Amino acid sequence: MNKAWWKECVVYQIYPRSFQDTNGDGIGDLPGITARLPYLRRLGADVLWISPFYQSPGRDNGYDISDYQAVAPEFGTLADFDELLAQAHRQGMKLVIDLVVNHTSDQHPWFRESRRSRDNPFRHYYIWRDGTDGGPPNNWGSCFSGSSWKLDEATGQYYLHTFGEFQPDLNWDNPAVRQEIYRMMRWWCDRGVDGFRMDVISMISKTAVMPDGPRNPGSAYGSFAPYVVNGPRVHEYLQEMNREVLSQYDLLTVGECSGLTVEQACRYANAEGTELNMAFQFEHMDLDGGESFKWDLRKIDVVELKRVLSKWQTGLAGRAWNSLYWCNHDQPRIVSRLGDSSTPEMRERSAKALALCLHMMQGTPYIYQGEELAMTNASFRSLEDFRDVESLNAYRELTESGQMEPEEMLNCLRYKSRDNARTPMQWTGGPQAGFTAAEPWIGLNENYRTINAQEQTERLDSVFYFYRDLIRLRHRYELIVYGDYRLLWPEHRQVFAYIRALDMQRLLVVCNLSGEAAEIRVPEEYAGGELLISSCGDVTIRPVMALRPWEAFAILQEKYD
Ligand code: TEU
Ligand code: CA
Repeated sequence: MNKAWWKECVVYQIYPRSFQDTNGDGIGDLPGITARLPYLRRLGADVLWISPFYQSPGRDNGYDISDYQAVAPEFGTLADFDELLAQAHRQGMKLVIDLVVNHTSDQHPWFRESRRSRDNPFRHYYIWRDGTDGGPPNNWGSCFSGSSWKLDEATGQYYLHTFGEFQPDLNWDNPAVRQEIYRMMRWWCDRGVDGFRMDVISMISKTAVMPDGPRNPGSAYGSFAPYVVNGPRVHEYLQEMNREVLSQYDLLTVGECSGLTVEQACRYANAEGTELNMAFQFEHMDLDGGESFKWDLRKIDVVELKRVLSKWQTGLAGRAWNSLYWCNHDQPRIVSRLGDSSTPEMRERSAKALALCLHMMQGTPYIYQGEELAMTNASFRSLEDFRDVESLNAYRELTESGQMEPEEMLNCLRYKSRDNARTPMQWTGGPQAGFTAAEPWIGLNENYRTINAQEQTERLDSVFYFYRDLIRLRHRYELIVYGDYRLLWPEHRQVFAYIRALDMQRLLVVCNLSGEAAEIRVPEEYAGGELLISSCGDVTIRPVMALRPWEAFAILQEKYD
């Protein structure tokens, strides 16, 4: 097997806006991350992935970039970034940055030029089309509601925006665009960054012909996916990016690829290293709504979850490399979505069970800020509490069209809005959770008084130290990084159990992902095994066990014959 540091590491994702404010403006900033490096070192994270901090109008919290090589003033300066990078390296951590090149901000100089005239040198940096029948070129809908096309009066054409109308899609078919992006990437690599998380990278190649797409359920618009996702030249472009940039540095590269299948992942993250190291797939995140209709309140079914995650474990084995995640800045908090936040004890135990279930698998684990504390979804009272453009646009579109009642849609936002992941990091139980001295840009989760880093780093049986121990186990056992995966009891409705195997070592992982007791029969060859970690602290392993609610453990069998 090909060993690599990016296969053996654990990544911690930071959403800078919500991590730590140091200049009293209510917005997290780069010096705030630097100040918190000791906390991250104590957790044991090897790599930090920082979400966008570049020059931006901030309409999608930085995923609308107007200058790829400048730091937005609210986050600090380029010198602040260089200091963060130097300090992270000094403390033994690598630093990965977000690459958002499917689109720019409409305030980017390239777009300001492109929209000036049809023969402007920058016109074909973006995707312009004539309308049809007095309307947009086709029926494509934007991820942020409404049409994917915006008419620009000055030149009488429409431009494509698969996300906000303030995020025009770049034209990757234009070699000048590609070369500009590779030059920018080299600039960051020469500055010392250790890799890229690539935003919606599976969408950068569009088909030349752009017909209407299949209608989205309950929407007036069609899907652009068949003509945009995994497009005709995406692998050609990533192989070119690899030749021109990635292969010249020692990087971690992960592509965000919603709609990804195992077969496609084996191309994006192929073991030959001609494209990326790994990819984020969304199939397990779509089990409670997702691609079809995100705002569905369906619960995730454990048997379905086991089927999907096991398919990815076995499907990529030896062919590509998995990324492992429950949380990020776009997803609701996993302990609210799949765990049990009914009582403090069940919240912590379910968070530990979910973490153990994910972190003992094959692939690079990603921890999202606050996940290590079992931070929960927030308590949004009204629409005014929300900030996310995706949520606010969806609320307006779905309620104004009469598809959803306002209170019903508010409940959907409370459960699924991306803002659940974006409330301030809860450092202490003190004023503003120690995040800021000012009014934060988004409200705190009211439970910060009991759920915070200070309380957990002072308590050895906390979720924080459980995550630290999971990271230590991954550092200690190659079995966890490189071992084979085999699912046990696929039809068990509560228990997610699997075996990892490498040489003579075996690891039995058993996770009761339910709030009820669950009976299991422990395979006899594990009876004398070594208990490595448990969500319940004390565990007596017996041949037949009645697992407690959210009880999870891992047993190592060294001399397996
Ligand atoms: O997200 C892309 C994406 O697929 C999102 O639509 C996500 O799947 C959805 O919001 C989940 O409900 C990336 C970034 O992670 C996101 O923060 C940006 O808003 C988006 O691209 C545009 O850059
Ligand atoms: Ca600040």
